[in-house]
Amino acid sequence: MTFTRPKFRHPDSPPNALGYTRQDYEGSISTLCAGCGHDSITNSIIQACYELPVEPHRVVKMSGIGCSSKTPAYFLGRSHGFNAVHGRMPSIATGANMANRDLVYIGVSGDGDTASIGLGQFAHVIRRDLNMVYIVMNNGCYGLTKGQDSATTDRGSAGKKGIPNPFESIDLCEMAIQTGATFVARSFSGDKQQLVPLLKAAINHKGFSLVDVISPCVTFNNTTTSTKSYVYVRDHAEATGTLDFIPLRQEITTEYAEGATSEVTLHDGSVIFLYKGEDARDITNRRAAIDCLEDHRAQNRILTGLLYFTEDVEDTHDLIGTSRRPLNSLTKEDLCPGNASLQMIMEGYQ
Ligand SMILES: Cc1ncc(C[n+]2csc(CCOP(=O)(O)OP(=O)(O)O)c2C)c(N)n1
Ligand code: SF4
Ligand SMILES: [Mg+2]
Repeated sequence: MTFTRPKFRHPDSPPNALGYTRQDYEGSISTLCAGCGHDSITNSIIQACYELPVEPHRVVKMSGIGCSSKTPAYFLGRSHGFNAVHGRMPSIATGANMANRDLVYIGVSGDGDTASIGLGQFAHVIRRDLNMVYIVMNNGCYGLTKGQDSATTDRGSAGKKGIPNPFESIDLCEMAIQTGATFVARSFSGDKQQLVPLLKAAINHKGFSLVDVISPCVTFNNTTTSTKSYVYVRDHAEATGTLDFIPLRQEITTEYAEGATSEVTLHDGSVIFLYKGEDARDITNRRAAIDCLEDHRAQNRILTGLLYFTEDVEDTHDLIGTSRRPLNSLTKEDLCPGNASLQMIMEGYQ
């Protein structure tokens, strides 16, 4: 059986600003269960990269283990990729990013991969502010191993064969804000209108961006007793407001600015316009962002949208002063300063 997509597409499929069509951002055909939220997120990633646009060969896809971590096979088939060990995607992403800072790093993980076995790696990659987008396809269970509860399963929630979960759950967004993430968002796999601009902004943000996407597992955790089912999320999600992302090279027209309650400018000059409701909050206030998440959690509401953002970013490269150029572009002359310089260094130790 082949999982390669047929090459044929509509002849008028429009190219983006770089000359690529949407097809150039696709991958193999998905082998996930029909209706799985992860496939919708895959489509949003394809759409975001096509619209931005990014050059497919300048993207690195990283993942751990799980149904979610299989998805990099289904998008950006012309990009670099590494399917790592369970919960260890952040350290692989860190190594690659240190070697070449000029690429776009998109990490895909699951709630088990991130909040259970990978919790330590998750905390430390945030603390170091690695310049990457970290997407959690959050279905509140271990889908690949038949639906056991994960650390993001809400207390009292029950999947297809389980009993109500007796343990407290981890809110990855709250944890990320507390640990020092500089861009934190939550969305729903079924809300492409919200997810695509969030992903575009996350890709353009310099530093660590978390996009936690609730993504129902139709096979094991889409029951009436689950808080990660399609119906529950639709009934309980509450957006902080809508948003538009405008990349630097695109002209900002009044059409975007009209009605916006605030705008944030990313380090590269691109802009996010936010259109918020009456409870407009300052998303650059870390404590207020955590309080707001806690308030919603207490009322069993799921807060979505851009939850926290700061322009005050120093990524890992800035923090430890690495080479400005990718390591593969350094010559022997760059790497070997010569006898005189070595002599000076040695004298410095005496
Ligand atoms: C070291 C290790 N421990 C356990 C497993 C078994 N295992 C594979 S996937 C998985 C959990 C996947 O859950 P999640 O990350 O939420 O992804 P999903 O399948 O739900 O998308 C587990 C426990 C493994 N592959 N490797
Ligand atoms: S088991 Fe669940 S998470 Fe895995 S592919 Fe099927 S629906 Fe998706
Ligand atoms: Mg999962």
